[in-house]
Amino acid sequence: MHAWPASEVPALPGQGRDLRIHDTATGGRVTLAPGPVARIYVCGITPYDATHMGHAATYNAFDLVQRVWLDTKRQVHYVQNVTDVDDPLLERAVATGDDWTALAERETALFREDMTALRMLPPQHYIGAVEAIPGIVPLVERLRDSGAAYELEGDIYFSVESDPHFGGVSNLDAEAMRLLSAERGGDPERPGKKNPLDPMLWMAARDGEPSWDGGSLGQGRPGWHIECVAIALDHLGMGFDVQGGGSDLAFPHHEMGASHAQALTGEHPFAKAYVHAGMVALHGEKMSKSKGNLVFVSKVRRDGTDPAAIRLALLAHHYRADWEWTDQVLQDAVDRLARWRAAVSRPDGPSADALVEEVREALADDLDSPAALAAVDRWAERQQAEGGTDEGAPGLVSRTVDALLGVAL
Ligand code: 5CA
Ligand code: ZN
Repeated sequence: MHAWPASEVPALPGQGRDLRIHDTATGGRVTLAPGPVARIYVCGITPYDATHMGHAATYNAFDLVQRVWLDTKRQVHYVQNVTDVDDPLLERAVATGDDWTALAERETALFREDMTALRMLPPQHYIGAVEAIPGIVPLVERLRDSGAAYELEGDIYFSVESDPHFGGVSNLDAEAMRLLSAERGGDPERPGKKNPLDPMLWMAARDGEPSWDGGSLGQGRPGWHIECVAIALDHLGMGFDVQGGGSDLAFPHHEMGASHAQALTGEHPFAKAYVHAGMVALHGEKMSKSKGNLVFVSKVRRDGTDPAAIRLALLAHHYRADWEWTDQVLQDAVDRLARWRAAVSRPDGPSADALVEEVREALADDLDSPAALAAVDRWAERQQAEGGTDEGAPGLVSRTVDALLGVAL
């Protein structure tokens, strides 16, 4: 699949900083010091509805990770998937009478437009589940042949007991895992499984549903977790730097994915850090396609809001916080954008050398974007109150905000 166009990232003077970030697996901060090419996998959308502010907030967090790395003069190898075949997509297509492929294509196209408008850096590899199937089948065969997977009435399940590190990503107790498994696409109640938590790797063809030739697995379609594993191993390999997504992916998705990969390769870990963004809510409940309490990026853009203001609204919250989208959040961002634009439109101003370092330090400190915004606010206030004589300052502020925060002033 093609991704979307990249916006340019200006180079900044001085030295970028290594990212210290919260890792779900260890429950603490890790300092990431990737090689010259940093490797990141971020779980993509299931394209059955438009991009909402929750999605945008999560992709914003991982866009910041890349901007911090780029500032250290590293290259970034970024991979993202599109879950373009899965139960919720097929169910929505049945409910609306849409062709499921047309629905997926339409919503993926809209996602690309939203990501472009928000200046999110594109992945180098943007891979759909359907196009990954030829790579998924041999992995499932290998897991089955090595005893890490088993058949149940034609479906193939992964045995969580085959990975000694199982549980090490989310660190949840058995009861919590069981509840979340039932809630998030698993089937802990299905009789005949070795462990109720075992997730499906390959689902035998069901009547009225699309299916593909799975070689010795028979006709069917892939499970959810193995999709991301196949794509990540193919394009990044084991031990990549960051596996990213919203906090609702820590279990089961990232837990199971890590175990699939570890059982396949005998190596550990799948990713060096598992990074999870908080959940954005609307009217007190997590924004979710299944509940329908959504604010769409495309709708807010159509209503005439500058995408840079949407981006500032996301950046005003720490990525790990759960927060609520409100009209006020957006209005505050619109106001801030206007203040910043007025401040950088003057021919000179107070020196911005310290500001570059403050924004760098804020982001390197577990992506503290609210602190980064506060630093820019302080410069804009000084500009407003006293002005200054540094002719390079407004340009440097614009480039800093563009390079590190993805906001075009
Ligand atoms: N296709 C899978 C991942 S392989 C999936 O979870 N798709 S999704 O469309 O449901 O979500 C895409 C990303 O947005 C995920 O990282 C998910 O954790 C995140 N996300 C979904 N809802 C919210 C929300 N309300 N707030 C923050 N992030 C969210
Ligand atoms: Zn995923």
